[in-house]
Amino acid sequence: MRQSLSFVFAFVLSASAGCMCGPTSRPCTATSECGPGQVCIGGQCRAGSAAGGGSGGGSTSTGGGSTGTGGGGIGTGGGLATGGGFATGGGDPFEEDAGMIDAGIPVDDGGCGPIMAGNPPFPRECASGTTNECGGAADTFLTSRGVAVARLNGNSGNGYDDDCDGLVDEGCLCLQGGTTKDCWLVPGTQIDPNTSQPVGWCTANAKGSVDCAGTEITMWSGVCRGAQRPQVYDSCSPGDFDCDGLSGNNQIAGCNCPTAVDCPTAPLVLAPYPNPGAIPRVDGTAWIRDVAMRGMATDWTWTVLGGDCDNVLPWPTFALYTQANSAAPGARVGSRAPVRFDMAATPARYVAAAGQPLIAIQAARGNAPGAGVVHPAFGLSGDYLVQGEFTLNGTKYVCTQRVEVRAPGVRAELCWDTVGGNDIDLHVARLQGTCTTPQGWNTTCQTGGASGPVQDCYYSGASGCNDGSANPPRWGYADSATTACLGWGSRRRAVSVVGARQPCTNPRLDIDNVGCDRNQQDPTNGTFCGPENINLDNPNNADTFVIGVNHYAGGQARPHVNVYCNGRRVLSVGYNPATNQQWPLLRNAGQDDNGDMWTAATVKANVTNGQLTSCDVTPIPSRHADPTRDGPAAMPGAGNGSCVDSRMNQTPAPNQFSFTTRRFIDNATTQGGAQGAQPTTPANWCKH
Ligand SMILES: [Ca+2]
Ligand SMILES: [Ca+2]
Ligand SMILES: [Ca+2]
Ligand SMILES: [Ca+2]
Repeated sequence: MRQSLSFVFAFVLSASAGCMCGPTSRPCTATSECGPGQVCIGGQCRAGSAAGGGSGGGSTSTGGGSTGTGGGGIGTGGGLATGGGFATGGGDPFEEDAGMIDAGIPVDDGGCGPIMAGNPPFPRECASGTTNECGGAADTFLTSRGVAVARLNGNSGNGYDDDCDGLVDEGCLCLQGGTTKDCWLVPGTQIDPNTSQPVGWCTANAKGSVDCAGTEITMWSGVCRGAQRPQVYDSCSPGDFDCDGLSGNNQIAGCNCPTAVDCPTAPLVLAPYPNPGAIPRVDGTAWIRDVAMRGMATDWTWTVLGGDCDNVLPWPTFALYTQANSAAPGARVGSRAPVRFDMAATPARYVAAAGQPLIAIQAARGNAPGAGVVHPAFGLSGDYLVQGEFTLNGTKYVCTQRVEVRAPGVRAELCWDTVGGNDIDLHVARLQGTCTTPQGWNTTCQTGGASGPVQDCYYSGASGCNDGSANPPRWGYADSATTACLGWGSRRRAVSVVGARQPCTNPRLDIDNVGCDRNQQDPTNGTFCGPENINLDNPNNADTFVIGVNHYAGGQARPHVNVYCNGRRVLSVGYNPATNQQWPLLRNAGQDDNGDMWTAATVKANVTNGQLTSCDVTPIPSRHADPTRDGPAAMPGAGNGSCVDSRMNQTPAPNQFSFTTRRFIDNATTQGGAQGAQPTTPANWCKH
């Protein structure tokens, strides 16, 4: 029986996929359309034989190894060695496969059977399992497979999951805790040397971002957020789902297996805050190729994963609905579920598992009317995965739709573990403009008198960032359209609503979370425990900002801050259950002037032709770590990657982590620079 196929959602076949363009190739959809001794692989007729089929095998080997370098491998592997034509025609990229060993067996089938159907240019080969991809063994393996030095792990990793365990660059060092880099859930053996990226479906779908974790010794956390793994066996539908450079080459079912399901291959790109009456849909029934069969799928289950704060907050910030109108009674379905990716499941997929740090909303819809369609609603930009599983004709299928929620500009996001029991505040201050010394948080720097613009954007009406402020921020940026601020899940209010005075200003705070109901599951409810977000949609080139978190009132908190640049996560710093990062700790509340203050990072906007193209993020280290708030340091008296200044800690040096004012520099002796000036290096932001 044909093995069921698991597809995790997909993207267009990369133009960089292995060259299928031999002089004898021609387009096809089935082998019956090809000539003698040819099979249809990846939409092209190529020399070879059908999986397991002996017929025609020998004939296709004529001329096979005659011109192929490395032809020693040709002819091995028994019947699977047919289709030696791949090694002909000098320069054929597939010839390098000859003699390759997988599990001790030569991998030169040449045709469409196991082990590597179609002799793909980027066969999946994984290093032995390791907890340290920078330990040397992984690179030794990659080198033995011809991976160039430039794509080895070295000490800091290569961005790839070389041992195929679902973690990228685990054990590899990184410089600044909280910074992120691109990552892919594929091994270095499957990387196109020309692009340094994987091919096929994996180019977009296996891509995520991994964060540099830790405050003492910083290492890549391994968690490649937003990325999906390649499919174990390729789909027989268009798209190279196992990312080996060939489309439609399934080593179980061969190159011409029947296809019942076409998983999505392109990300669904959405904007935050959809119309509450028109939530976009994901139609899983459309994945079933035969229209007549679409109503026959059963046992539907939907699982949606989000971002870091969805793991920190009591309930995820997104929701699933059975219909486009999110306000309809009973439309919201699903519940919070810890999940893990189960490689052993058939098909491999995310499954519920108690105690896991990854949090999803899962809705088992079974055979309910419309169970194959779901309307996921997202209020915050970032990367999301919508996994749909179902049974069709006795076979279980899984497809995953990647959803990219994108909004322009810079967004800082704050969440914390004890939300609901305290008031923690997000601050974003600008480091350019008309402000002169003294510079600092809150209203330290306010130009034009007591009602003038403030350097800091935070909850206070004086800063203008709150929608109830009497005045806008007046930082010089134009307002955005109200659609950028209002819709499903938005926390700002329309100007027409009582108490709201400011439209969609830049910058803006969506809401000041001063308390909430930790049992409230509905993100649209006013008591929902959501993050605090500060957006700036239209920065100018080289505009730079500093992000801080203040403990205003209530019990202690472990905060997490993300920064998104055009919707992509470029900073992930602080408490993170998914990476077991426990710091920093905000311990003492003290309202605006005296609360523990975490200075998290600076962000610089790079703008070309009016478009934000990238952001430079720099986390703020401490010079002398407070073991209670910053976490431990490698050496007593040394600093680490986190900086929480506390006025409550007046112990004499070396246990002195105090500040006296909210000026950026108020301890010139320690920080350098002048009192009230703006720090010029990352370390100089920290007051201890
Ligand atoms: Ca790995
Ligand atoms: Ca690696
Ligand atoms: Ca493939
Ligand atoms: Ca707050």
